[in-house]
Amino acid sequence: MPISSLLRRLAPFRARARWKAAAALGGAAALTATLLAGAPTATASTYDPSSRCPAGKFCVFQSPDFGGQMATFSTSQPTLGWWDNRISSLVNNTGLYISLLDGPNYTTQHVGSLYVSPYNGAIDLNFSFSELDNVFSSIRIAHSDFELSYGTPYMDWYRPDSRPSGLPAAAQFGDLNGDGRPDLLERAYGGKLWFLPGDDKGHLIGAGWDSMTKLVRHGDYNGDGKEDVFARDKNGVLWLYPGNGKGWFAPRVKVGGGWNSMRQLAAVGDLNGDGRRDLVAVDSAGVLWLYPGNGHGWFAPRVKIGGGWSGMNALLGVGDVNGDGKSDLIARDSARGLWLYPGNGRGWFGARTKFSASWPSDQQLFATGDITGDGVSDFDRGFPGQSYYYQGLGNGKFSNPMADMPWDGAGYVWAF
Ligand SMILES: [Ca+2]
Ligand SMILES: [Ca+2]
Ligand SMILES: [Ca+2]
Ligand SMILES: [Ca+2]
Repeated sequence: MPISSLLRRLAPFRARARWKAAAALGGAAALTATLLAGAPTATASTYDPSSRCPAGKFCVFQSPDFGGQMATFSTSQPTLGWWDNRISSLVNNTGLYISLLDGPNYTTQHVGSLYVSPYNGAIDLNFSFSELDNVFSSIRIAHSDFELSYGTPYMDWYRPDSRPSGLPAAAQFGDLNGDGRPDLLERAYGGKLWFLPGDDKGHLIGAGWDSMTKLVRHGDYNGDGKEDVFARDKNGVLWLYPGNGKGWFAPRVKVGGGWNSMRQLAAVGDLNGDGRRDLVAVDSAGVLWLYPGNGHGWFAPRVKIGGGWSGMNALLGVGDVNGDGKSDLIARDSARGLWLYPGNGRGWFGARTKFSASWPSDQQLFATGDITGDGVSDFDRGFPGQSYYYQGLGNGKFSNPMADMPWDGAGYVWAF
């Protein structure tokens, strides 16, 4: 059972320490409250005991009203040692998501747990949640609400289906480890890149990927039959990361510089019909260019496809979705419209068709190939808290969205 279902999601709670609540009622009330709390009267109206917790720290206190021993934690604590059943007040001066639970190892037992949002400030348990006073036995600390709820720093996706063998080339992408099922790559907190094969057995590829401003993939580009990744760094250099067929990469190879002028970039499969996979990119003037793959991991001279693409905020190399065996392209415009551009197999597109519904720019779209195992490409969309997949029907149309996996909506998350 996910931890989330066990968490008591309490409303945001900010700085309701006893002395502060009393102070709002005026000096006399504040003095009375402070006397009840047993704090010194001389500094009652000016001293904030929760200020013992330094800026940027998460602090717990032994006594009510931020008194007694104080400790700071920056990582999850499955057990609390001396602090077990001794936390009476706390302050979160960090951007971290925190839950305190009354059992060890992030379990709840009799009373429950407390959800503390980032920069929540001071909470006096003894005053505000007396049933939670002196009960906590573990603390989970996370960089996103998702990680706090699910206990993993990556999105654990599950792929129930495998793809049929003998698919046309236009359907052969999205599978980094060659098991016949599409995989997900996720860049998560700290620039960590996770390989998520859909069977609960993902692994960390490495960190430092937050230096990349674009990450795309669509099958094999260097001719070894194993899916690769292209990444553009902050200096505008495009790199090929050759996949090793197991969810890792061989040392990267520089493709070239100057790619910072591109507003959008997508790996799209073979658009010009030579059997080699290609890239497309939109430049700052809104021109869409075809970069024909040469089968060795880099590209022949680019070819202009057409202008007017400056409003597009997402390009999606979905493979063939209309059943003609030629790779197609999906693009999202700034008016929340989504369009299917059917590839003509000669390097450009037939007449586009518009999807129904609204497609906001802040919701990620990602194409990982055939999710459902029917041989037709699908694509995914991250809604707040949940991603959904749209099943390709093979005629250029798609199913209604179907729930896929819990979605980490943190700003640093990028799935592809
Ligand atoms: Ca390859
Ligand atoms: Ca090609
Ligand atoms: Ca097609
Ligand atoms: Ca499918």
